[in-house]
Amino acid sequence: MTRKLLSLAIVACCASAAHANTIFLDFQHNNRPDTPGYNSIVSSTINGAAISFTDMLDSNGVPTAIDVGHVGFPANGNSAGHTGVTGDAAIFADGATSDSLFGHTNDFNGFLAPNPIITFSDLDASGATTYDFVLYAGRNGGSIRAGDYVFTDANGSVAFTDYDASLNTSEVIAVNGLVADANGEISLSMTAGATNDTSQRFFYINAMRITTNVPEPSVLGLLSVAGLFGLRRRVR
Ligand SMILES: [Ca+2]
Ligand SMILES: [Ca+2]
Repeated sequence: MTRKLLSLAIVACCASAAHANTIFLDFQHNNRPDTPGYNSIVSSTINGAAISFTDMLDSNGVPTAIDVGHVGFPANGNSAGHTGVTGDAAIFADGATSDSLFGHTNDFNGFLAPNPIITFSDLDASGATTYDFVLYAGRNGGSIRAGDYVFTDANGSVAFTDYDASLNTSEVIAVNGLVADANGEISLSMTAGATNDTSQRFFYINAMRITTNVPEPSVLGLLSVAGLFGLRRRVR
């Protein structure tokens, strides 16, 4: 294989370097119906208790290995979300945007939920697969209902601060290229943002899309061939 041909082969391979798979999550009120095409993530019926959901379905209804667990949310959820969202949020269905799980750093109904944590597990611990996340929070109410959202992966943390759910019908948080840690996990930690001006300091999560980018085996093979080719050239 000539160098030029090899270059062309690498360009061709990298144009479709990964097999993408999408998973939709609906963080929802316990009493609301499931949304077709979404994995329903409800809170425990006990305030703050850990709860987990195994083997998320992808957008084609095919089971994946991915598990989702959370701890620290109050029981039930909130049903005062938006429908008919637009802009970057338009990827999400009404059934998913219209309700949420929420937290609050001050007292609400005799409970504190200052720091709910969502853990995505049974991910690819080898580091070969990357994960893209899009998160939407919306609440049909006034005031500033801002939250800080921190994703933690194998490479550290990515923080989004003061993302305001109040009357939000179009804005999302998006982060690409996260890599699971050695335990196969990525986590999302939530708390109230500095600008939050509700007395309970409420913050929310309504819907999420996870895209998994899995390298194609053929690409790995071709890259190995490319590596060998480079090695041969170097030792000549
Ligand atoms: Ca699993
Ligand atoms: Ca929802």
